[in-house]
Amino acid sequence: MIQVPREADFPSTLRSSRVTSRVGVWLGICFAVAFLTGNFSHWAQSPDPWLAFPTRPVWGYRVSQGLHVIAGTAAIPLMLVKLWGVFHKFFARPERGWKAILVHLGERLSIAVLVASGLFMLATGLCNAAQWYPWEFSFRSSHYAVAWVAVGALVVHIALKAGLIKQAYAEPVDTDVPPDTAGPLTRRGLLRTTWLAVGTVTLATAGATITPLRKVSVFGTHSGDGPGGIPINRSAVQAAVDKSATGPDFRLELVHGTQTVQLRRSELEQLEQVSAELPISCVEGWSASGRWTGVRVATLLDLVDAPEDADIRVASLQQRGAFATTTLQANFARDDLTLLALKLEGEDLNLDHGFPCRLIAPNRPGVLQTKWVTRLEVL
Ligand code: HEM
Ligand SMILES: Nc1nc2c(c(=O)[nH]1)N[C@H]1C(S)=C(S)[C@@H](COP(=O)(O)O)O[C@H]1N2
Ligand SMILES: [Mo]
Repeated sequence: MIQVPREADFPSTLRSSRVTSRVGVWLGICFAVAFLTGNFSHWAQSPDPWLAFPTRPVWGYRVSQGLHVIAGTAAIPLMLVKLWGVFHKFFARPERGWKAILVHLGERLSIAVLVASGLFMLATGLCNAAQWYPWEFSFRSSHYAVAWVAVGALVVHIALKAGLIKQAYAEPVDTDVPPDTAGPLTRRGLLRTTWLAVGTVTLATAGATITPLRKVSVFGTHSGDGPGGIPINRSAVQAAVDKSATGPDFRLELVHGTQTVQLRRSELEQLEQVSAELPISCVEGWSASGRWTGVRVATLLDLVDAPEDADIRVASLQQRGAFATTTLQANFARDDLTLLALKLEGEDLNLDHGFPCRLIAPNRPGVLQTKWVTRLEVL
């Protein structure tokens, strides 16, 4: 017969609320940072019709999404240590009496929701940041919905445990350990190892956004360099862009109702050129800054008398896929720093960076910085 373990079967003195309260505080901070920055990312990608996503600071999305992936990754070792530290509690038996059993079940249920949703967030986030999609469901909508469940369950958990956390946090970490029961690892040792693990994974991911750290960031996807110092996320071949369409036959089409204007790349070069230092800030957490040169989108929109408050549809030579077209909100379309870039670091754009021309706007998720732009359509 299978024996279900009991709480007493886990005698390690490392399993203590004095340890888990300390680890838990940092885990809570990581979840709070991830929740705020995650909602910022959601706002950037699903614009609120009442409150336009701002175009400043130009590095806002870069910092926010970098923090998101760093805080989310740092939460992984914290979560593992936290779960190990409370593992024995999964086998606690309720006291006798139906009321005690109901309270016990309610508490277990809230913990089950917290653990399941928390693990879901960490697992889906990590896979997405590594550009690995082993699931059928939509990453963005499920990661977003479960974030509210996880943070809701976390708030309930903290409210229920607030007294215990405060008390355990105030007590020195190891004064209640009987000397003869201590194993080779002390509670201080466990905490130090945990902080070391958090520091290691943070360094291993932070270089995806903090350029000088690139070389040490073994977890950072896209931490390598590309033309002009900017990594290439999806090449022209991967996006199935027909290379011949980027040659002399290329035209940029500007459409406003029945009014259309077509421009060759050489004609775009004749218009007023503007340079700006702007980052590509991928939603997956990596980012890199470059000096882009090209024509203001506002200058192009004036050629077809587009109204100031119009949103713009940006279409790519890429035929299929979620990034083939994007919508540029009016405040972005009219910003002085929103360019249709022709050059990066003074050189013609590389085909894989979006040649003949690509969108680059301030404070905008990388996924919306459309490459191989062929049409701007006033909506
Ligand atoms: C710790 C708890 C976490 C919370 C509460 C959280 C919350 C969120 C939210 C609300 C979004 C916005 C989704 C949307 O645009 O609709 C988001 C996006 C994202 N999260 Fe998390 N997240 C967490 C952990 C993680 C982790 C561990 C990683 C990776 C290591 C991660 C990576 C991402 C990525 C890459 C996106 C952007 C997805 C996209 O726009 O395509 N998240 N997160
Ligand atoms: N047409 C098109 N534009 C695109 C993409 C794409 O796949 N197709 N990828 C986007 C993503 S996710 C990012 S992060 C940036 C990356 O630009 P880069 O490859 O020039 O660094 O381009 C964006 N523009
Ligand atoms: Mo991206």
